[in-house]
Amino acid sequence: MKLYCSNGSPFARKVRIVLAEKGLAYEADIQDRVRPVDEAPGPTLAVPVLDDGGRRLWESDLIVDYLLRTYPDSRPAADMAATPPLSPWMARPDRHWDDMTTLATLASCATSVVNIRLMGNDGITPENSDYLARQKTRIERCLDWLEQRVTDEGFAVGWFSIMDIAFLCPMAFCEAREIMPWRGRRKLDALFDRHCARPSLLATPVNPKR
Ligand SMILES: N[C@@H](CCC(=O)N[C@@H](CS)C(=O)NCC(=O)O)C(=O)O
Repeated sequence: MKLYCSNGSPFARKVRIVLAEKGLAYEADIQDRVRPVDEAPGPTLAVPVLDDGGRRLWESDLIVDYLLRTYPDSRPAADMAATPPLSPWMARPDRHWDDMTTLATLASCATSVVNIRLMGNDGITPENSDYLARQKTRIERCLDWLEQRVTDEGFAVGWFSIMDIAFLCPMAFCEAREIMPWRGRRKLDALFDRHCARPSLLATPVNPKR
């Protein structure tokens, strides 16, 4: 298996955390920059992209779903074992549409976080762009909505869920890149703090701001 990624990408980190949680070995093609169009591993031009024996997939949620379904019996290496365990699904079977809506909201929120970061490279910020100001408001509204959804034990009680991971990665990126303050919601803050020392998160740090 080969994963095209960067050390910063919150989308790639989601996949890297799942690979670590499942103890799946892979080769990482890491480039800490936006890849030139001619070197992009897929038509969306974005990372992560996973190549598994010739099957090439892009979009982090699709890749994670593929890994969960293709390697259901893979278990973490001893140094990655942690509780609660990784959920075996993207969405709880009995709460499918609720959880898929949560995942979609998290994806939208993460996209806005990354947009603000990448547009900042061109000097475009929420302070001088109405569109980016709207993205910032989207992040805040999504977090408010997620705070209503999350429990004191995360998005799915008893599990380290993909929803938890999809929340942790963009918010850690938001902090590491100093994109905007996001804290101030009791349950989301606690979820973030509870998992920050989990082995799979420690093994996939966001690289420092450059
Ligand atoms: N929806 C995609 C987003 C991936 C994405 O935006 N990746 C960024 C890095 S964090 C990227 O490669 N951007 C380059 C580009 O948009 O051309 C996913 O979930 O995988």
